Amino acid sequence: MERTFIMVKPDGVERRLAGEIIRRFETRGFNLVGLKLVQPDRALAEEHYAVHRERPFFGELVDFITSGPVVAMVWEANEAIKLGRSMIGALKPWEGVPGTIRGDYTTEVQTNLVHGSDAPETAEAEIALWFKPTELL
Ligand code: IDP
Ligand code: MG
Repeated sequence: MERTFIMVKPDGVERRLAGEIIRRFETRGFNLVGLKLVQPDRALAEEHYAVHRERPFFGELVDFITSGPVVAMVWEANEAIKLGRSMIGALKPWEGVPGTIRGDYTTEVQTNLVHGSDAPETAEAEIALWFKPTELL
């Protein structure tokens, strides 16, 4: 079994889509290992998106992620990381396939509802960044 970090971004909470996003992971068959509502501060958001620090949209991205509460989660399944990414869908809205979370509910590149870890190393780092070991099953 593999673990992945999934986060409903502030736009997802604001749009009342947290339940729908959780439901998709539940009904797909993932096991819920950790879940909490968090108001991220800038330090947490900057660390989470550290790989994008040099990108022109970095400041705007940190503003967005700290603009409201997020639902931070850890889900477990076989190939959870790849499976989670396929359920989330593409970054570019015009590549977003219907049936994916982004493909069903978003038109924007930034306000795209959900984050999912993209590799085993990032999953491990993100889980450790957002959760204490005692907060996980
Ligand atoms: P991902 O979320 O599909 O892994 P990344 O390229 O890692 O996509 O980008 C991280 C996040 O940064 C995206 O989910 C999106 O919210 C934001 N983002 C990515 N590219 C842009 C951009 O060109 N303009 C504004 N925001 C962006
Ligand atoms: Mg990414």
